[in-house]
Amino acid sequence: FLPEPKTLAIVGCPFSGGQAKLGVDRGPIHLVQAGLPEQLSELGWKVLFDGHHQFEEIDAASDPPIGKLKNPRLVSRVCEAIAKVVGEHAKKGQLPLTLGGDHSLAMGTISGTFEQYPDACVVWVDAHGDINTAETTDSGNIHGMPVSFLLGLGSKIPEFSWVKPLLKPERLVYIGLRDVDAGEKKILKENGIRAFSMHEVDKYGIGRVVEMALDHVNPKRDRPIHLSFDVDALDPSVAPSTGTPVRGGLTFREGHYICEAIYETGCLVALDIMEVNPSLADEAEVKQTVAVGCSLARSALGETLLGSPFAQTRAST
Ligand code: HAR
Ligand code: MN
Ligand code: MN
Ligand code: MN
Repeated sequence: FLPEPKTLAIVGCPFSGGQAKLGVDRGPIHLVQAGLPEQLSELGWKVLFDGHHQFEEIDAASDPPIGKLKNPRLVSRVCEAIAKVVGEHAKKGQLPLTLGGDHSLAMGTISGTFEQYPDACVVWVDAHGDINTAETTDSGNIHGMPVSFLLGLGSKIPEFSWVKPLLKPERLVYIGLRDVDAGEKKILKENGIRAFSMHEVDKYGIGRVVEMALDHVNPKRDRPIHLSFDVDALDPSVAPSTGTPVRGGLTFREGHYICEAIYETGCLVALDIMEVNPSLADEAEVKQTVAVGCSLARSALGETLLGSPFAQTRAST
């Protein structure tokens, strides 16, 4: 799907308004400071990084909850801006790599992907379903809701009318779930959404799970893939610096295997690395989590355990 030279556009999104914990807005800054852009150019990508996006601020007083939803105007405007940015990069044939920030941002990134690739599918890797509606949410945190907006579920909120329901339930698949609210379970069931929880990862192994997940959303491996990776899908021992860690998660290798296998399809057109929060956990744990965020991105973008295919081409020329 991507023209040569393969070009990557890094979209830094220092945003935390989809949840309550401070610090997740510093995730992208840490990922970039750790050398992610350079690491990706070493894999052979032409890397464009035009800085971290600045968002207009809306103070809490002018953004009271709509129903239970917290910071609704702020989240909506930021996501709408990110949808434009991601959509424009995709239109130019570039692969947008969005660094979060909290996962509400995926409402924007996936909207941007669908703008350019209407037949895309979404692989959502997360401990959580992020599919609460205005009706089912307990917390009112919008990072627990982006998928329902993309699917057009729940009551319509005028503030979010820009979000087109372009994602179809059969084009979405989850991997890694283990903390799904009762209301979310009902939504998954009623809409026939395929989800591979940690139970299925244990039962079948990650290799089979990824194969089954791709067979479901992309049986002929001819659809563009948007991979939205919430680092809390990983076990907290692997990615401790994140806002809502849940025990019993993916191992280091299982997480990276998902990324490697999706890269191998040749269908990846957009990638999100979300929910790295460098203000949670101690210094060593922050370093570890940031390093894992970087290595997940490298795996999804072509790094292999036995040398990069690009490097081999270079050596032979
Ligand atoms: N389901 C809960 C809610 O709606 C928790 C959502 C969680 N957090 C995330 N998203 N990090 O993946 O608030
Ligand atoms: Mn840009
Ligand atoms: Mn999430
Ligand atoms: Mn999560």
